[in-house]
Amino acid sequence: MPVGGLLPLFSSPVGGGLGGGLGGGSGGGGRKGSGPAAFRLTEKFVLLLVFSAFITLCFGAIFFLPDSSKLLSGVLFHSSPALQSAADHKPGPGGHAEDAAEGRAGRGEEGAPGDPAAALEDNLARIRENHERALREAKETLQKLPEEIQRDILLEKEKVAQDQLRDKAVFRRLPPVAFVPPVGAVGREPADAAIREKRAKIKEMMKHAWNNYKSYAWGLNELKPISKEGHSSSLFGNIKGATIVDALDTLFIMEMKDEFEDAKSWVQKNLDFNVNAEVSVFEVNIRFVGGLLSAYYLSGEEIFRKKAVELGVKLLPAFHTPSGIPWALLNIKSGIGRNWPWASGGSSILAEFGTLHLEFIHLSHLSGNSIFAEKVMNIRTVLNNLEKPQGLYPNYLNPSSGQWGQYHVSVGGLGDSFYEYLLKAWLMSDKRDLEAKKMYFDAVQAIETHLIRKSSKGLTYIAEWKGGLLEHKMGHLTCFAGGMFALGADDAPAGLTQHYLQLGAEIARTCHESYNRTFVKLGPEAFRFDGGVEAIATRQNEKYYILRPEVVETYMYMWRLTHDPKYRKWAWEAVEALENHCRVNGGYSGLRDVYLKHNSYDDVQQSFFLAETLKYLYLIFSDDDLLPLEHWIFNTEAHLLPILSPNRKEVEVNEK
Ligand code: DMJ
Repeated sequence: MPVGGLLPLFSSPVGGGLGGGLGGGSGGGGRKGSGPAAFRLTEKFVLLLVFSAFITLCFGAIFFLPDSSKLLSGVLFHSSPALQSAADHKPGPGGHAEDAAEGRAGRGEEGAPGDPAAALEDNLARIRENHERALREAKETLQKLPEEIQRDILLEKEKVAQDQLRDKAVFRRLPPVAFVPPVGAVGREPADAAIREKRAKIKEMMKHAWNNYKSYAWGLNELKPISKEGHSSSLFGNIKGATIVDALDTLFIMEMKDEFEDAKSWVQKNLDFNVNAEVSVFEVNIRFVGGLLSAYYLSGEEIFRKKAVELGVKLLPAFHTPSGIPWALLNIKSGIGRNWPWASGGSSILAEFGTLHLEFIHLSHLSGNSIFAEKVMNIRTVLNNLEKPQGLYPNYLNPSSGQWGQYHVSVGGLGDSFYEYLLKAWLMSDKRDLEAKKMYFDAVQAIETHLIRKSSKGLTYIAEWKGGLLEHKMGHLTCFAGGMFALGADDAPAGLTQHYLQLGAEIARTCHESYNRTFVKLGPEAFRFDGGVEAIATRQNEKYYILRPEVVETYMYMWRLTHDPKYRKWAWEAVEALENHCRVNGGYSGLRDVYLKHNSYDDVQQSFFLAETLKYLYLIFSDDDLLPLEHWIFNTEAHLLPILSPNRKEVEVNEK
C-alpha cells in the first residue's frame, strides 16, 4: 500500500515501529482496517503529512530567506558598529569572529562580492546535501521501534555522563609534578640608557592600566576607564577576573611583584569555575587557560596549574559533537554546547576550534592525562580528511556533519590564529610535529597564491577570499601574520627563508602605513585597497581601534628576528599615540574613529591590552634574553608556553 511504501514502519505486520506501538493494543479488530485501527492509521498519516510539511518549510526557509547569519548578527549582537567594546558586541573571539560578524552585519555585505551564479550553485549544492542527509536521518529514526529510540537516547545520555565523569576524574587525579625553572623569565636591564627609559615608560603604562583596573573594577572582567567602573563581557559568562588572569604573566616579566601577588591571591580565593555560565570556549581557553598555564610556567605556583586543569576539564564537554569538532559556546555547568547563531549553517569557526591546540597539549603535559591532546589531535584528523578548496581552509565547519560550511577564507577574523597555531604547534613540539609543519607551509603557500596581493603603490596586503572572489580588505587582526611569516621563515622549504622574512617585513610595513595614515597614528579595525585608496578605512564601522596588539606583535617578531631599528622606531610611535590619544585618567580607552581629531573614546580597557599590547611593547625595548624565542611560544593572547623538548619532563603523559 502506498503509505507503507513511503514509510516502512506502517507496513510492519505486528504493528512494528511507531505505528505498531500505537496500534498494537489488545483487540485484533484493529487489523481489519476499520474502527479504532483505521483511525490510528489516519493519525499516522496526518503525522506524516505534518512532518513532511515541516521539512519542506525548513527547506524553503533556508533556501529563500537571506543568510540568517547576517540577520542574526545584526539583530542580536550588533546594534552599534563602532564599538563599546569588542567584548560587548562581539559574539565571537576577542578579535576573530566578532569583527567579521560585525563587519558583515553592519555593512550587509555577507557574500556580496563575487560571482553570484557560482556562489548560488555552491550554496544550493550544500543545502541540497544537508537536506537529503536530514531526511535520511529522520527516516532512519522513524524506522526504529520506540524501544530502540528509547535505548539510543539512554545510551547517548550514558555516554555523555561517562565522558563527563571521566573528564572530572582527570582533575581529581592531578599528579605531583617537578617544576622546571623557566628560562629568561626576567631579563637584564638594557645597556642603552635611552632604551632603558623607554622600557621603564612602558612599565609605567602597565602600572597605570593595572592600578585603575584595581581601583575601579577589581575582580570584574574589564575596566571602563571613562566611567570608572567594571565592564563585563558575555564571552566569559559568569567567570570573573579576565583582566587579572590575562595580566598575570605581564606583571611577572615586568617584575611587578606586589601586583603579581595580589593577582595570585585573587586567583586563589576568588577564581571560580563552578558557575552556571555559557562561555566562549575559544576566549576562555586563550585568556584563562593560557593565562593560568603561563603564570604556572613562570612562577611554579601550583594554584595556577590546578586552576588551568580544572578549567580545561570544564571545557571538555564542548567536544561532545558527532565529529569531535567542538562547539563555540559551552555552558560549563550543564556541559551543553552550541554554535554562534550567525555562523554559516550552525558551523564552528576555524579560528576558534583551531586555537585550542597549544593549551590542550600543555594541559595533557601538566595533568599526565592524554585526554586533552586527544581532543585537539582529533580536530587535526578531521581537517586532514577534508578536501580543501584550492588548498585553502574555509572559516566554517559543521560539527555535526564534519563538512565545511560557507567557502570564506581569511587570515584575519575567523581564520587567523588557526594558521598561527599550526606553526606554533610545530615549534612548541621542538620541531617534532612534522604534520603541523606540513599543514602550515601548505596553507601558507595557498594563502600566497590566492590571497596575498600588492597594491598599485607597492603595499603587500592579505585579502579575504569568498567563494573564489577577493575582497581587497585587510583587518587589524590580519597584521599578526607579518610576525608569523617571519617566525616560520627559518625552516621554510625550498630555500624560501629569505622570502618569508621579506614577506613578514612587507606586511609590517603595510600595517605601519595603516597606522601612519590616520590622525591618531593608531590603525583602524580594517583598511582597504580598492576604490582608489590604500591602507585606509573607508567605512565608518571599520574606523575604530580597540587597543589591539597585532601590529606591535609583528614589530616584536620583526625586531627580534632582524634587529632592524625601524621596528623600535615604529613601536615607539605606537607608544606615543597610545599616550596621546588613549590614555585617560582612569586607564586606557579604545577609540571609535582613528581619523578624528577629537576624542572618540569607547570606554573599554580590553584585557588583551595588558596581556598582549603592553607585553609586546615591553619586549621590543628589552634585550633578547628576556623570553628567548628558542624557549618560549606565545599563545595567541601572548601567554607564554615553554617549548616541549624531549628532555623536559614535568610528568609522564601515560594515561587516559
Ligand atoms: C586577542 O584576544 C587575541 O590576540 C586573539 O587572537 C585575537 N583578538 C584579540 C586581540 O585583538
